[in-house]
Amino acid sequence: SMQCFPSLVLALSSLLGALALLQLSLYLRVPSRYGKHEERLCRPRGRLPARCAWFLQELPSFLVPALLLALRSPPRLEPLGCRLLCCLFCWHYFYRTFIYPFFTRGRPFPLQLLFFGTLFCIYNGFLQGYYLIYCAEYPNDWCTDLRFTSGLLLFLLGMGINIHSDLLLRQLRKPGEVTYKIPQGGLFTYISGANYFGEIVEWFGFAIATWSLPAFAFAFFTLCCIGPRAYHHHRYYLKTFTDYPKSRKALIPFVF
Ligand code: NDX
Repeated sequence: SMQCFPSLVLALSSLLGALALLQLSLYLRVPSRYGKHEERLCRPRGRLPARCAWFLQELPSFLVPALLLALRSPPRLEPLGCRLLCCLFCWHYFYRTFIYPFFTRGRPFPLQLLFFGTLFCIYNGFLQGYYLIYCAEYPNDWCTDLRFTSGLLLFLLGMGINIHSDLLLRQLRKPGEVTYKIPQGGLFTYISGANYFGEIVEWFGFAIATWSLPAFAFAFFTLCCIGPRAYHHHRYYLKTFTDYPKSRKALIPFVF
């Protein structure tokens, strides 16, 4: 049966960090090509409806850790923190897999990115789940540790912001519409990337709550992946809408 190999965790986390830097260098200048940044003329075919694409792509991030948690033998009953934290991760991806895709009004998603996105979700789902279920050691009172409680609070706050902001984006369109409008309300009052800001806060909260290398690597990856995307969204809006609110920033309220 499976056991903890610390060197495997170190290797996979380092690779995740390296992928984050690769993304940063790739996507600082040009955005990743989906949604409003897709070059429409290049690939007329090779897309999947947003609903299927997001479902398929995010599913492994729910399934892999959920299975690791359910199938671990012998079952790991202590410490409680491990299972709680693994459930937190699965909870986010339950939302992202089974709820978000069914309400999205996004345009079709490129197959090529879907492929890499799926690979990424398998990789990260395995790393986070394997670490929490087979490797993590927490004292039995971890649930009252300041890192756990403050991290959990940030996680919940970030998740709330992310879900609320994605809801506001969705309401900009009627079913079947594919046009872009100026997002209004919530944190969009201050930043163009309100949903991304929420997601980033969420994963840094998770990293603090787990106090682990894999989770910090994933939070850093998230920052490098959707941070630049928030900046490109912001530039797109400024270019497209002459009446775009002047005081709005890209990712961090009042700052950047
Ligand atoms: N999926 C994370 N890298 C990604 C998919 C793409 O969950 O090759 C990372 C995730 C993947 C990426 C994933 C991993 C890395 C990949 C990348 C592609 C290339 C890259 C594979 C897995 C890669 C290397 C080199 C390392 C191998 O039509 P539309 O779609 O634009 O409509 C949008 C709509 N909308 C508007 N509607 C009306 N008016 C407006 N002004 C509108 N603005 C937007 O709202 C969408 O339907 C919806 C949301 O759009 P948008 O663009 O704001 O968000 P989106 O980027 O689609 O993300 C959706 C949610 C969001 O909550 C975000 O926080 C979360 O997913 N997310 C997204 C990406 C990654 C991630 C979280 C994470 O890292 N944690």
